[in-house]
Amino acid sequence: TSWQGSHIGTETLRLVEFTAFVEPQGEQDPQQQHRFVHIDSAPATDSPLEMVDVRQIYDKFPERGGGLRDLYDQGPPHAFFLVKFWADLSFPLPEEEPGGTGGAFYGVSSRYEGPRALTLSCTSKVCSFGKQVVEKLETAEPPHWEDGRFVFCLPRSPLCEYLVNFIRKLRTLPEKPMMDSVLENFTILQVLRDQETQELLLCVAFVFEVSASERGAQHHIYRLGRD
Ligand code: MYR
Repeated sequence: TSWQGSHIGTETLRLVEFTAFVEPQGEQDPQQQHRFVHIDSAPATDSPLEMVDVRQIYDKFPERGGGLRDLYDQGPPHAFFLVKFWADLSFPLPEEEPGGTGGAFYGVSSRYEGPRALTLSCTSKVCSFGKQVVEKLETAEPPHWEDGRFVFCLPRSPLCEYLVNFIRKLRTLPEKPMMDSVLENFTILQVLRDQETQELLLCVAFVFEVSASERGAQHHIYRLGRD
């Protein structure tokens, strides 16, 4: 189909939205929401995605026992993607008490679509120096039928405490190069499966830098391959 090649997706499942955000306490107004990272369905380009050799990033994720190498060995290879995010950390927040979050809500919302009705499970592994520090297991809401395909939503999932603290600490560093060097050792791996059959539908590896503040959040999508 036409979207294959320029999106995160296969014939079975496609990512249509991915947003990590913070919003002030009690505000669900999108205007008040600050987006750290954001992917939407409008492709930046129609040209096929560049390929990155998956072996180049093995050491950024757990290597054995369900690590990236094992996952890729099991395949299918066309379901593996890499996203480089330039995160926008320049958000104004009300005065926060030390150690608290000032009541702000940190969340991630994502949406997928595909031709099959299935129970979609999502595993997120947050990694530091290639070692898993947090694992989060979620199940998407039951899919709804919309415009000829099933839509799967994981709305407003609270970011884990590790990630909230990580973002808050990162923000206190005085300059972008220092933040980027911390982020060199920070990665996230997400695996989406059909919960009943455990078939792997998508595997997305995330790596990060901070955005130069005037540019806002940016991203670049690659497919992962191995010759
Ligand atoms: C969790 O909820 O903690 C695990 C799942 C996180 C998925 C998405 C996270 C994107 C984080 C962007 C933060 C930017 C850090 C520089």
